[in-house]
Amino acid sequence: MAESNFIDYVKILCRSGKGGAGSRHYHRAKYIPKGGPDGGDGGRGGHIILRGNRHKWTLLDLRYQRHIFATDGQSGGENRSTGKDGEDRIIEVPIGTTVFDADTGEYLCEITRDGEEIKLLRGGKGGRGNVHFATSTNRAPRYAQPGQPAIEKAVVLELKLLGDVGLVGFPNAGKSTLLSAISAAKPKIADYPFTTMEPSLGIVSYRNGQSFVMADIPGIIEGASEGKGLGLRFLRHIERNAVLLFMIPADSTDIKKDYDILLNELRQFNPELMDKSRVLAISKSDMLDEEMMEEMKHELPEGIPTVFISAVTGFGLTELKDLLWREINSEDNLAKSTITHRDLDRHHRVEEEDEFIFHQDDTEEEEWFPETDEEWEDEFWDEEQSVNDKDATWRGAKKGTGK
Ligand SMILES: Nc1nc2c(ncn2[C@@H]2O[C@H](COP(=O)(O)OP(=O)(O)OP(=O)(O)O)[C@@H](O)[C@H]2O)c(=O)[nH]1
Ligand SMILES: [Mg+2]
Repeated sequence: MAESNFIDYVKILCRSGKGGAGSRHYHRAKYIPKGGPDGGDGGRGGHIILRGNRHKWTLLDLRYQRHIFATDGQSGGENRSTGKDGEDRIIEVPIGTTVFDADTGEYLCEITRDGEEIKLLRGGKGGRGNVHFATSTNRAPRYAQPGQPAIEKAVVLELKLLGDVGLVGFPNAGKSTLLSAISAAKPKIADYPFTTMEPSLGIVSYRNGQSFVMADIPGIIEGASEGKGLGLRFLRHIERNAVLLFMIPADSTDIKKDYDILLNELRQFNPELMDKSRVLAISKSDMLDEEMMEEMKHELPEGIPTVFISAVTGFGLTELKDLLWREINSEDNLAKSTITHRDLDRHHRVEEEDEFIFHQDDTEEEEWFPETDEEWEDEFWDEEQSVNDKDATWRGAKKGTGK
């Protein structure tokens, strides 16, 4: 089996940029012997941001780029000049991408709209330059704040396609043929099982310029929950569809039994799938005459709206679309989220007060800074470190609170 380009699971390592160090510079000029401190602030490190992009259908890009690092903020400079901020990294992902903490497995967030941005890792804040620390008793402080460290986090991205209607059926039932008949999608169609190896979406136009999205997934067979055929992993792509369209071909010998098998496999995968609205289509009905169709109507499963269709002749397709539309828009379903295509939001700047999922917690305690150069040496500097060392670490900047 050739390796698929449809990637719906990827683990990546992200790192925000660390903040630049504040500068400890002193003003130097002719005839001004004691110029005083003029070290500027360090720039902030770059953020890691996820953004939904409706033109993306897979996480394939990320498979080849698993390390996503923003750049560090630059150190502050003389004459109060502020260091440059690090560059943010924006990860474009398909709509329906769910993010988990790779270490704990904890669910973090999901992208459901085009242009939606989720701020994952905040870049470290830049340290303040020595110009901020001059006091009446210490006019020439030798200290400046180091920048906050970077944050590193491994996350798992999982894609669950967002459609309104998900197709469920055995291989060869005619699922892809239906999608190609009622949408512009061009899935591969053939008279052998497992023609469809990866999910695809099609936009089905309805009356008055309205539309809904239908997801075609590989066929499932009895025992799929135990790994038979292509297994059930593709079912995750219909987990969030509002309506499930079951498809059983007209030449089935026992429609009720086939329906129960499909239902059972779904239940094995995720019992919550049982709560979704269901519609049944008897496909390839062009193989039936009036009489056979009437007869079959008595052998249908109960409690599920059923239509006879033929994707080849177009028979029953309008009736099917009407039925699906009604189900999608039923009060029950409107409460759940269905896909909406929105224009790309303007790329907005990150504001200082924006919430990030991961950030250095600097709000809990008042920041504390050493009063004297000796305290400063104790807190921040290792002996070998030089005065303007950019790599000074942020150790214990808060631990002296209350001194
Ligand atoms: N007579 C008739 N044949 C159909 C109809 N729809 C599909 N077929 C045929 O059934 C076969 C399977 O169709 P597909 O659309 O590939 O079936 P599928 O459900 O997508 O199959 P997998 O992708 O393998 O799961 C093809 O040979 C189609 O031409 C129909 O309405 N009438
Ligand atoms: Mg198919």
